[in-house]
Amino acid sequence: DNEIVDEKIVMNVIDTASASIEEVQASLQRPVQKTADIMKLVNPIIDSVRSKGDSALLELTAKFDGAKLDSPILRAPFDPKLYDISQELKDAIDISIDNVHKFHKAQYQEDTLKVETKPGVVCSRFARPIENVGLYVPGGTAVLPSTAIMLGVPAQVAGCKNIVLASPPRKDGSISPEVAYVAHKVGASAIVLAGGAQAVAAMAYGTESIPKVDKILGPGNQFVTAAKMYIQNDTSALCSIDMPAGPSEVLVIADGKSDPDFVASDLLSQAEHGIDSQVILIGVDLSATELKAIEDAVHNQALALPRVDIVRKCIKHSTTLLVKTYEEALDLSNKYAPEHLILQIENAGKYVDLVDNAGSVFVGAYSPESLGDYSSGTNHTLPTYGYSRMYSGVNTATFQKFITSQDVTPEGLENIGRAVMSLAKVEGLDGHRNAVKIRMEKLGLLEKNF
Ligand code: HSO
Ligand code: ZN
Repeated sequence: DNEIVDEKIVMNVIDTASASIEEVQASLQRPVQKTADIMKLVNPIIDSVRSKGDSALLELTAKFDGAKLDSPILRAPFDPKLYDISQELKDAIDISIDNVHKFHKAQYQEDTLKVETKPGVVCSRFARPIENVGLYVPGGTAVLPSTAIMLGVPAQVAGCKNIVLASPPRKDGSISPEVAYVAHKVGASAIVLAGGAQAVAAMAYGTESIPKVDKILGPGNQFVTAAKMYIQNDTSALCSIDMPAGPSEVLVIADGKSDPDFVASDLLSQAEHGIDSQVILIGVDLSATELKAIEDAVHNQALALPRVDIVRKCIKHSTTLLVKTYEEALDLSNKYAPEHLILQIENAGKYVDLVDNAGSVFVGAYSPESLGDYSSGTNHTLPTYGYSRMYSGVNTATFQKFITSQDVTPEGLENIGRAVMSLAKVEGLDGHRNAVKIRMEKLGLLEKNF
């Protein structure tokens, strides 16, 4: 009957064999971000937190989160009453922390790099942690202790001295106990009870009670993103950010052998994040029956989800692209540069080599995105909006900076000094030339009139 057909939760289908290039391109287009409009709303928030500090922050928290607080900060050691959660949940969080710790510890780069570029010229590079970091853990439609894990664990592994975690409080002014438990586990020094642009501003500039940080990381809504972009460009904040962010995305490549239930579940786990989530399915050589099996599974599973209303809106603007070959599928995926790429295809591992752009890849039928979102050990803070072309997801190095050094002997000076003097001369920088000349002359290394 018509009503049920109308209601079917189904993605638009584009067959790349018959569609125009423009049509295919349009289906892979991200929604336009209205940055300028958002900035107009965000600027006064930043200004007021910057100039009025805690009092503005508390006012904004009352306005946006409905929470009346006496203080916007909780300092470590946190009262265990703040994270009074079941043992089962503690165990689950502990497993995730453990795996994320293992994978990020393995990424840790020490002072290992040393190269003698010429005899007597030793260049080295060593890492130091970024001292103060602010981790933004969104509130909104879902509580996200997993995000606290994904940001807090690498910060701890890198050795950051002050880990400040910000998250909007609940209406009663409390912090979600799961987030507080993670804060405790990763050794956070404070929890800022604020969200949105106001939390970003408070951490970037500092307030009477909130310490200023050197880098702000974490996902957030458009206001959070706009505030991060703003403070990153304000030299008076002297604060960097992890990466630009847009709505979360998944691109699933499936073939005739994929289990339609698995494929549907992956599409929906992304769709339930928000109505602006980007969900793309690329079907490789699917028959009409195989496509319908996936569509039916999407519809049926969606109806059983508590967040079906969000899913319905998201799926409405989502697309299935039909292609003939795996190579075509990977080529489209690389053009789109998804945050998450799921390869639910035969011999999935074989195709990883063809992946040029993606935040994180999920290989084979038994690697749903959910595992990476929570517990496998990879990070779930990943580049969206096509930025996986040039950005990496959050990793241990995100919390470090790399300092280089050179240690040169007289022999080394002799080996490169003349080249430096010639280059300094051509640049008209005699002072530079002199710094080498004086030394070489004292060492008796320079022939007259060089
Ligand atoms: N898929 C989200 C992360 C997340 N999923 C948190 C569940 N909780 C963005 O990568
Ligand atoms: Zn997720």
